[in-house]
Amino acid sequence: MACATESRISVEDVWIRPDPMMENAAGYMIIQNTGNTNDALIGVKSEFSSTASVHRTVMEGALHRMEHVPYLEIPTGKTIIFQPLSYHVMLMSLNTPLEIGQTVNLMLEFENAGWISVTAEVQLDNK
Ligand SMILES: [Cu+2]
Repeated sequence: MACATESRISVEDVWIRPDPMMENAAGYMIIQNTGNTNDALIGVKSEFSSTASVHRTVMEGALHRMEHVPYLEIPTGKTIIFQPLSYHVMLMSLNTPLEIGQTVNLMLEFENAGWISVTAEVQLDNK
């Protein structure tokens, strides 16, 4: 019997941090590809913000700026860590104020695994 290629993506430790003005928020998580085929994160969406996209913070000397990452490869066996000053889900224009401790849903779209819904806890810092 042929061995089917199968995408297995696990997403853990999902949390989001709103800015003090409750305008935007950043989402952090650990994405692991435990399948036998490469995959990629190609989109994100949420119901509590106008837009959602994958960003990466890059250092330029002493300054840092964010760049949009439309296609984030997640090769088989690899773990990608979203954390402050690195990859994050950028949630712009929150349409509802978030409360610390509340949980919200994030939708992640993978090239092979398709849409995956994850639950994020609103926190000020990673526990
Ligand atoms: Cu950003």
